[in-house]
Amino acid sequence: MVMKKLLTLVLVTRPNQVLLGMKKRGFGMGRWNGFGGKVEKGETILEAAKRELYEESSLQTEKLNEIGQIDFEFVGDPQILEVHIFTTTEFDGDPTESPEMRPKWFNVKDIPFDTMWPDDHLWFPLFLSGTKFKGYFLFEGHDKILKYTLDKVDTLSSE
Ligand code: 6OG
Repeated sequence: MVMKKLLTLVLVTRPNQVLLGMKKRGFGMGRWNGFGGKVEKGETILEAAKRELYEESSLQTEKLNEIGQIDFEFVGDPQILEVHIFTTTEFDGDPTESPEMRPKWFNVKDIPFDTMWPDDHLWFPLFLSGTKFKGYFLFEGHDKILKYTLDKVDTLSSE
């Protein structure tokens, strides 16, 4: 039986820059990523995305746009991670380090793909050009992609 776990990922941008956080603990530790985490019981995916962004970066937003949806499967793990990816350019507050994340602005030309999840360099160009997408990645361990699909879409299911 396939079990799905819902997760969020928020990418905050300002002109020519994107805010990433260095994950200090847990899943994806040592990698730069957007801000996000698990959707909890009783909250919507959108509510979870805002909450996780605030908890991990101190930024608040009322305006998230869903840009992508990716299913991640790991060999030997029956649980599929269904990650909902959002962007925003409108936020309040200053990025502040949390126990989970150390935030930093990167120029879009200097995104540190070598210290990010290996799928990111494949879909970041779509996100950066404002193109909605859906994907599926099969990982062996945390470093190797065995196969993947990535498609542009007009709308995402939760819109
Ligand atoms: P916590 O378990 O810390 O949330 N995430 C991924 N992000 C990228 N870019 N690539 C992946 O490839 C990912 N797998 C999970 C979703 C984990 C956070 O990491 C994201 C969440 O924002 C496998 O609560």
